[in-house]
Amino acid sequence: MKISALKLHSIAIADPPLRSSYGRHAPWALRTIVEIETDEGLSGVSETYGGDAPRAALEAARDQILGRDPFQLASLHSQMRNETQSGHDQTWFVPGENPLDQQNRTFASIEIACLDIIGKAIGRPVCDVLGGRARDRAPFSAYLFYKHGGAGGDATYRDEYGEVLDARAAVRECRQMIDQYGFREIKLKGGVLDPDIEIDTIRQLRAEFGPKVPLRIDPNCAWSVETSVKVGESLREELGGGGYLEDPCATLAGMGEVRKRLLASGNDTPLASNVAVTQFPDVIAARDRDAVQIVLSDPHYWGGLRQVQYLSHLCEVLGMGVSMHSNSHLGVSLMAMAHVAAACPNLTYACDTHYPWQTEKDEIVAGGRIRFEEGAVVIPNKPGLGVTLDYDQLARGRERYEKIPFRKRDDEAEMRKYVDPNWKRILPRW
Ligand code: GKR
Ligand code: MG
Repeated sequence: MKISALKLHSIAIADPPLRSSYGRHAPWALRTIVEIETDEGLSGVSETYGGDAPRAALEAARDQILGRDPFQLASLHSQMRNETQSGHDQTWFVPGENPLDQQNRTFASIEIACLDIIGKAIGRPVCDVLGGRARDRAPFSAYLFYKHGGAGGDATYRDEYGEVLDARAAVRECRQMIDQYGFREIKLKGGVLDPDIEIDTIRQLRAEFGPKVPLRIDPNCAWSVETSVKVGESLREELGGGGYLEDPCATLAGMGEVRKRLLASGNDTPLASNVAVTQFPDVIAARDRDAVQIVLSDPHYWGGLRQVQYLSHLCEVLGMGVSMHSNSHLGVSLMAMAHVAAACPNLTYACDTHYPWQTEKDEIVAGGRIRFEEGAVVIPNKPGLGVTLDYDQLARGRERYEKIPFRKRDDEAEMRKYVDPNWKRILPRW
């Protein structure tokens, strides 16, 4: 079997004005849908970061991809992957734009589409191609954001969650999300409001949902070491017992210091990262410094589904936990994440997903949005990823993309436009 065509679809999807330490989400998020066709009539699909740069990187790899056997992924990986490097400060890169994993991102989108083809060729789901499932359903967590009022997109989109800029509103947002999706773990994106308000938010979430629902908070490096320790101490009970503190401050050195100070006071809350740990040497460095106890995998930038499996195994060997990171995405990405989550025995926490922030109106998967059962995606017993494209919906996504003026995520620009004309990402902010 040979790859005969590579089709790239740049699309835009509505995204509400979510806040993080990066700034404010623009009304549209950008994605690229990758379709690979073969000379035997089988095709595969994947979803990756959007805009000009990811598309140009895929275009540049076109000659390496066309004519290849989609089963021969190992050789393609050795040609396309990033050289692993250690010792870099990755604090300032938005996930999806880190130059250290640029080729891994490109390879991942090809690998996932090829695994979809392989699954179809042998009549088995992708998680079986990966070695079989450790679980039948992939658990996801409620991913709460502080947000401004508005649905994103244009006037035709409905704002489901309203404005969420205090603890009470965050509890309301969470209740709504849990009622709809059944999530059993909760993540709050922090680094947005004064840490005391974020501490109060976590406490109110605990009061509302009880100790059986683990809580995690992720300020994307917005805090100093001192503030991180203060938050860790204030939320010792709430984040302990199954939760974690994610990227509280910048760098492995900073997180190592936070860990040391928390442990010194008998506080064993684990630290997690998707900012300081994005490649294999980072895992070792993080473990050596005891800076990170949980690594957030992500097939989109770790280099695909098999690299996530290797990562999960490495973490198991090193005694570290594994969770999964997410950015704005549709159903193709969700299914790829679900298949690999099902095929990783060492997945110790429910995965993140932005999926609740996207809408039915923009879904490009035939049959509409993927359903959750009790916060989990059930792995379909269908060949490949188990999703096919709705080409009318895809065409609408492309039309939206053509109409909007930007080709790159810029949350800072949105802040300057709507919140504060002088806003800059400052780290640490608190
Ligand atoms: O969408 O604003 C966001 C998030 O902050 C995202 O960019 C991060 O990649 O969700 C992510 C995280 O866990 O760091
Ligand atoms: Mg994070």
